[in-house]
Amino acid sequence: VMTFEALSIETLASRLGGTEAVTARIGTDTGKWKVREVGDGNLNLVFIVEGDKGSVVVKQALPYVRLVGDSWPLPLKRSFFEYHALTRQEARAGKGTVPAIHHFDEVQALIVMEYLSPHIILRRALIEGRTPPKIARDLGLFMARTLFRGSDLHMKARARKEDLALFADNAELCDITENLVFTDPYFEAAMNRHTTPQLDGIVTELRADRDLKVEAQKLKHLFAANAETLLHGDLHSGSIMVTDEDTRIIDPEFAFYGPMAFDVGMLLANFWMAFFSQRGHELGGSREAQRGYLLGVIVETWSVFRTEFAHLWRTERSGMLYAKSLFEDRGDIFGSEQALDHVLHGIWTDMLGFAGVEIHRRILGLAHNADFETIEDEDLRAACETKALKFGRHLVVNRRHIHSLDEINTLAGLIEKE
Ligand code: SR1
Ligand code: MG
Repeated sequence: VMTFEALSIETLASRLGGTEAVTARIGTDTGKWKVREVGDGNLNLVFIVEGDKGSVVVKQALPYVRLVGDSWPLPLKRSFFEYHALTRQEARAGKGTVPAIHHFDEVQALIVMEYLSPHIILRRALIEGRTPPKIARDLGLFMARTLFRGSDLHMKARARKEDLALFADNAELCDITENLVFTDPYFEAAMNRHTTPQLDGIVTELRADRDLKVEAQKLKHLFAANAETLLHGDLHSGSIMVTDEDTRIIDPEFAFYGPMAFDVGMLLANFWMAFFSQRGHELGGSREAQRGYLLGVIVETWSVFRTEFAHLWRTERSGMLYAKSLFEDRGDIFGSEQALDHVLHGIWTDMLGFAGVEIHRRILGLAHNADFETIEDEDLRAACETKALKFGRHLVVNRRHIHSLDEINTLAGLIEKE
């Protein structure tokens, strides 16, 4: 097939039966292939293909937004950006942090990759009350390594500029984030939805909140104009697969050059949302321990990120920024440490703001998350969402005056118990 054609359960074996990268892993006898479509995200098709020798995942982009339908076209080239982001993330964060890639077909916008088993999506694990023990460390390291090593702190300036130009063409996916995260939640945008009338009051309040809207636009400005490093771009708990021993980061189709704090903030926001949603999942018993676990994960993720970032700053600062010739080479260790503190403080402040808007858009915008959506009791769901919305507003507006995660987690705990 020379032009793009969407795969289906029925056609997949005949379409990929001649692709060596696939048959080498799962066997040539296509009659034995079992194909399932398991895509539960907002955009793409995802198939698990099992053969007599093994299994692979086949992910294919569609020329439109799956969640909405063909009234919202979206370019196939997002698959190209996902493929190139995965190769860079693996090089920067190490093998085994992302799924292994077996094959990429640009025309068909499809990536054949490792089938991760028995991994499950982190969001599901957290809703079920599981406590995967390694995520904070793995995710802190992943973010520090990808964000530092993709920036002018580490890369040669020409190489980074060329990469920046390559990913600049991922503009349509950035446009989704620019609208859905930073703008739509704060006015009556057509695609917005919140799921219960019990939220009407707080929604009206937030949309009339001038300080909140100005700060959200400042964050959007930063997102759009601060091309600092190659981001994952959509690092929520649905983009992470886990077992107790292993953590994999998947789905970087939103990758582009933006501010480091965006990935960190989106990730922590998803942990805070998991925290505020636990009350809605207590039918099987108290989730107090799960809440403690989640706040601990937030603290540890940031601490690992910070420590690893500082380590890379001291050992791998080979880019054009804060050159060692200005500091360490002249014996001025304090100079480079002072600059490190400034950079980390900037990431800290911005990360809190990005976390706040991410919480808001998952409750007020188009794309919701299962943490809240799966709470059947509407009053309970609205109560959880209201607390998260208030907490998100606090993060966005007061981010410059928040000093520690212990402080902010204490506040989260107080609001949660209200
Ligand atoms: C129309 S796409 C909605 C959301 O799904 C993706 O996972 C991104 O988070 C995007 O904002
Ligand atoms: Mg996704």
